[in-house]
Amino acid sequence: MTKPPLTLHLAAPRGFCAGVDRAIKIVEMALTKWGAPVYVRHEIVHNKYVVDYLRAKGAVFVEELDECPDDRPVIFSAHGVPKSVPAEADKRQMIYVDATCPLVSKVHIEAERHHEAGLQIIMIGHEGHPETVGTMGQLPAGAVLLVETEADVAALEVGDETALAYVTQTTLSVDDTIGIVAALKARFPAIIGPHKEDICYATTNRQAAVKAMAPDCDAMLVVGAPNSSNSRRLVEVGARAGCAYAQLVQRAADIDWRSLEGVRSVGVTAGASAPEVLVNEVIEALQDRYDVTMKLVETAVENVEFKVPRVLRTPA
Ligand code: 0JX
Ligand code: SF4
Repeated sequence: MTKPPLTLHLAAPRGFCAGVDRAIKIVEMALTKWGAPVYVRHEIVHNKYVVDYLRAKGAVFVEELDECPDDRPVIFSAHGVPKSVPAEADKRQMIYVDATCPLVSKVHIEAERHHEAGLQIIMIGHEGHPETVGTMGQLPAGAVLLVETEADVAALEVGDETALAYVTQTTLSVDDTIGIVAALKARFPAIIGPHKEDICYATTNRQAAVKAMAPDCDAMLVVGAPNSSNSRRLVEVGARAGCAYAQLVQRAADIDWRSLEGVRSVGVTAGASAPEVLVNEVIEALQDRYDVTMKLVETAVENVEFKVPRVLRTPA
């Protein structure tokens, strides 16, 4: 039987960012340096395949520090942690390595500086997301107000309107954030903040690639996990940019083939925490069913790399 034709638009950049690459390397190098088990507080990045791979090598994933013994090393995930976490690890004299992405740490420092300057901080982020919890946790409880939407901005109650600053989560929707920042500036003209927002290069680039290909795609598959903020944003961006059907898939087995019936073009991308091996699995599943013509949609070239912490660059 002949396969139906399909144009597969493959986004670039897609998949692992420099912060994810570094975080995974940190766990691998910690296992080499100290042997198993090495504890990891929270999923190192939001991806089951990555977590299972590291677990098989001897990493033990926990949600809180009190689940770790004092005498084994612990790694903090790429999303960042509240100040109370390293403080507790210090108190217990634990060995720990912070795998917080340097671009998240930059936001932590920004928030601290504003606080030291006497400003009240407004964070644009998703409530309960570990990065938001970590960034808000750089400062005393109550020092950071969280907004998720323009409606939240309208409802904000602040102390001194002339002493405000904002920071953002790194993995937000670029377009939604433009609206929220504009609402903040309209309501509080004196508010200060970053040049635009704190969304990182990887989030921005992956969303731009999806936007570029969405109008040409009957459907889109985003490889990523349901708890991955940046991956979920890619699904939203694809749908809003004109793709009639956008689905988040953890791997090929999740593809809803019935929803793809009759499509002539499919876009494929991956969140910053999704490994390329899973992208290839999805491509192969499409090739099994369709006569695929691949088109690369490259909107940026990335060459960012972050060093692992010094403690892992020295022998045991
Ligand atoms: O849920 P997020 O997108 O923040 O995290 P994920 O999917 O693990 O991506 C990599 C870590 C990103 C931190 O900014
Ligand atoms: Fe860092 Fe951005 Fe990757 Fe998050 S998505 S780990 S901020 S590079």
